Amino acid sequence: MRIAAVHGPNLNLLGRREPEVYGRHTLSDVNAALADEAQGVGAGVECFQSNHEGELVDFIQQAAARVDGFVVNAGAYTHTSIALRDALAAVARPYVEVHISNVFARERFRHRSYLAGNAVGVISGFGVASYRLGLRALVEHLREKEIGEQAR
Ligand code: CA2
Repeated sequence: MRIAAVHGPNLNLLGRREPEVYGRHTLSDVNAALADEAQGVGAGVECFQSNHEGELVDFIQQAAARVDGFVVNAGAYTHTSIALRDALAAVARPYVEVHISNVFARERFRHRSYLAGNAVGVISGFGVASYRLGLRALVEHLREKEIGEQAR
């Protein structure tokens, strides 16, 4: 089973700015945590970050051919991007939306997500652990789906 992690704009700055909101872990730490979690559940993971909406759309379209699902932290595009919502809907792969911070404890504009409605679920507020939990939840979802399909 193969998973892609998608990191949106400014997440390349993790650990270098605003540690009071986003903690001290860098994006490399996050990717290492994802790789470790994936290995623990017998899956593989590839990670991609971009500050550009179109590049994220391109990645989702291309990666869909080789992965079973996505862990997505679209950063601020979560709250604005119909293009990312459409890309994820078009490729029809299950995805889990994750956030480092608890977006519901923050400004109102962060409460709306264009991605959540089509996601398997949303995990928000657990720091780097949000990614581990998201990957684990996605793999469990995919395995249950597989078992369901075999039984049919
Ligand atoms: O909590 C999250 O994971 C967010 O997706 C992070 C986004 C924010 O716009 C969302 O509302 C919630 C922002 C990512 C910016 O990351 C930075 C990291 C370090 C320093 C500055 C920004």
